[in-house]
Amino acid sequence: MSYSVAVEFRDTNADGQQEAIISRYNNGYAKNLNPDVVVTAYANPEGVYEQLDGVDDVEGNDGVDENDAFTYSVAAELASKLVGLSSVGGGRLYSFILISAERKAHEEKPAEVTVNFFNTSNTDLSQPDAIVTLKLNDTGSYKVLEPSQGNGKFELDADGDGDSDANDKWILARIVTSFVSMRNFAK
Ligand SMILES: [Ca+2]
Ligand SMILES: [Ca+2]
Ligand SMILES: [Ca+2]
Ligand SMILES: [Ca+2]
Repeated sequence: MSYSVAVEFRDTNADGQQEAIISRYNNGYAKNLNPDVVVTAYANPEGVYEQLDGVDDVEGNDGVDENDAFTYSVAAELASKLVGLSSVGGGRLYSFILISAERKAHEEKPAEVTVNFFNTSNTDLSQPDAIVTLKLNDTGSYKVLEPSQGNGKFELDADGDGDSDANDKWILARIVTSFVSMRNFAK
């Protein structure tokens, strides 16, 4: 069984500030499938995602508490570091990202997590424009795999500084770490 989280940035309340919209698909993403949970994270003037709508018990089976809000705040903040996703206007490359993993019983963390990127011009959500795969290593952290397709080089510029280097991989690893901390998926 797979599970997925989609993240996009949109001004949902027309106040000129973008919100982070985090949609969870407990049985994996599929076209035209409604998410199981949608959380909207509102940025304060300092850019901190502290106000949240739709928070569920995402980090455990202990009711909705401040830890759940924190999990979503962190997820929103990390996704906002993807400049091609969160910037407004011409700097925006991607309409949304989709983070997915296979869920196996008795596994603390998924061995592999993929992050799919969809260009703003892409209307075929079964065809991502970029795919980054991260693998769990022996120390329990996630590391970006060099792609097997194309020229075999990691080419994603997550932080928008014009190159693809360790900082970009680090942002993706943090996003994936935040994703796997969302424990209350399909039971
Ligand atoms: Ca807004
Ligand atoms: Ca909780
Ligand atoms: Ca970069
Ligand atoms: Ca750089």
